Parts: sequence; structure tokens; C-alpha cells
Amino acid sequence: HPEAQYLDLIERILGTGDRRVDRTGVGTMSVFGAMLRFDLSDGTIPVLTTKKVYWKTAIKEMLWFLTGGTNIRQLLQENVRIWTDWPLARYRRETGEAISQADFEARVLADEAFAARWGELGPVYGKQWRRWLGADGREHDQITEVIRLIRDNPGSRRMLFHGWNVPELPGMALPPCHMVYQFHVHSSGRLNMLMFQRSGDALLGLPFNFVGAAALQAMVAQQTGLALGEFIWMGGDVHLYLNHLDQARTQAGREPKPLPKLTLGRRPETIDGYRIEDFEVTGYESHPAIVADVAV
Ligand code: DHF
Ligand code: TMP
Repeated sequence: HPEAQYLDLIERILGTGDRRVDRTGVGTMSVFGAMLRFDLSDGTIPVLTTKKVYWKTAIKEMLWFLTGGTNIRQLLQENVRIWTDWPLARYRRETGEAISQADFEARVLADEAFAARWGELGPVYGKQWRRWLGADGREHDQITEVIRLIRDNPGSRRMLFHGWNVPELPGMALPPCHMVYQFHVHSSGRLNMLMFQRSGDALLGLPFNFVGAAALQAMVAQQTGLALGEFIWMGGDVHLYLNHLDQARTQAGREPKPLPKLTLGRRPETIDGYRIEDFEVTGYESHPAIVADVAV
């Protein structure tokens, strides 16, 4: 079962991980260097089944990256709250106000100027993917460019886009975790994609990252007229936070169920035309949700 690779990675972290202090102060068990391969050619999407994964939220996050957006207001308008913690922490730190998450989100939604001031994550994913600013002042739309390259020169070994814009890192709420996406067209006409993630929260982040990446691959394949091949995920520092170990053990003890299938209900004119309603995930059956706190 493809999900066994993920469960093996969890077991590896639990068994041989290096116990260390991390930026957040929570502490992690960590391994360095990991690879998972998911064959998407049978129409499956890697939505893990050993816990309930909110796949719509993960795809909405990917669609938000593609808009070029970097403000949590757009996410909140789609009822996505997974990025609120970071602007909220900054707001509390800089104003000293003990505002609740719900009140903060309500203000970002209601007040555009407040959102512009406090809901901004800096030049994160969307900015770099769609409007990477060159030294000459020109902006680069890496997504449009990579799609053109896949169409025009599928044998190229240079089909990739990158989020790690060194001079802009200090302005980001978090430097990109999923950093590089490289594409490859097999002679059979299948589009493969490899994603490198420098840092991965194995319990909370990774399940979302698999779904978002596979959704991106499906959109790019549709836009370039190619069938889906393999999604290859590569991780640098892959870790379990110390307050996630019990949850990880629970999940690792569960038996995976068949992966669901993804179909795109419509073929938009361009990569910018996708809406959440276009993603049909069928046959998703999972074990119950597992609740865990995110380290900020
Ligand atoms: N920091 C850390 N420490 N771990 C992360 O996974 C992480 N991910 C970020 C930003 N910073 C991060 C962006 N992605 C959740 C999932 C993905 C995500 C951020 C948060 C999360 O909390 N997931 C919960 C709740 C999902 C929901 O309520 O919709 C989960 O149970 O999956
Ligand atoms: P770091 O910048 O110190 O590595 O912290 C980022 C944390 O967020 C780390 O635990 C990895 C996690 N993360 C993911 O796993 N996936 C994501 O998509 C994002 C944004 C973060």
C-alpha cells in the first residue's frame, strides 16, 4: 500500500530519530533525508487514510499559492484557518493585545486595512511563484513559464520552479518549507513531479503537503495535455514534534484503506482558472481525525 511508506517514515522517526531542540522550543525527533513515491497514474491522490485529512483545505491552500496571494484574508474568505497562527503571534507580540484567534480572524475579514497591516505573511510562496522580482526589476511568473516549457520542450531537465528567494527570506513569516518543484515528462507521455521539502512536520504538515502537491501536478498535467505519472516527495529535516508522539504512534498502528481518486471536473483555459469545485475526490474513507497542536 502506498501509504505504508509514510507509516514507515513515522516509525523510522519514532525509532531512530534524533531528539533535538528546534526553533519553536517544542522539541522534535528528527531524521534527515527521506523519499516517498506515489504513483498517480491510476487516478489516486495521496490523501492519507490512517487519519482524516481535510483535503479540501489543502487544495484551497494550493489554489491560494497559485493566485500569487500572501495574505491570510483570502484563506479566511475560503474558511481556511491553517495559516492564522503566524500573523496572530506577531500581532500579539507587537501590540501586546491578548486577542483570541476567532476575534483576530473576524477583524482580518471585516477590515481590509487591518488585513493589509496584520494578515500579511510577507513574500512567501505565491509571491515567489508568480512574481519573483529580479535584480533588474522584472517580475518572473515561474508557473506560467514552467507550463510553457513542459509544452514546448518536454525533454528539458530544467523544468522547475523555486521558492527560496535568498534576499527576500528575512521578510517572510516562514521561509518556504516545500521549496522546489521539478517536472519530468516520460516518453510514455506521463508527467512526473518531484517536490523537495527542506523541513517537514510529519504529523500535521506532510499530509497537507502531499495533497496540495498532487493537486498541483494534476492541474499542470491537464494544462499540458499529459497523463499523470509519479509524484516523488523528498524531505530534508523530517520530524515529529515531541507533543505529537502519542498521536503518531496511534496513527502508525492503523491499517491503511484504499486511496481515493481525484478527477478534475473541468478543463479551465489556464492554470489560473481552477476553483475548489473542480476537484472531485471520490472513495475517501479514513480512520478518525487525530487532533494535535501546531508548533508556532
Ligand atoms: N508549522 C508547523 N510547526 N507545522 C506545520 O505543519 C506548519 N504548516 C504550515 C505553516 N507552519 C507550520 C502550513 N500548513 C495545519 C496543517 C497544515 C499547515 C498548517 C497547519 C494544521 O493545523 N492542521 C490540522 C488542522 C486542520 C484544520 O483545522 O483544517 C490537522 O489536524 O491537520
Ligand atoms: P522551520 O522554518 O523552522 O523549519 O519551521 C517550519 C515548520 O513548519 C516545520 O515543522 C515544518 C512545518 N511545515 C510543514 O511541514 N509543511 C508546510 O507546508 C509548512 C509551511 C511548514
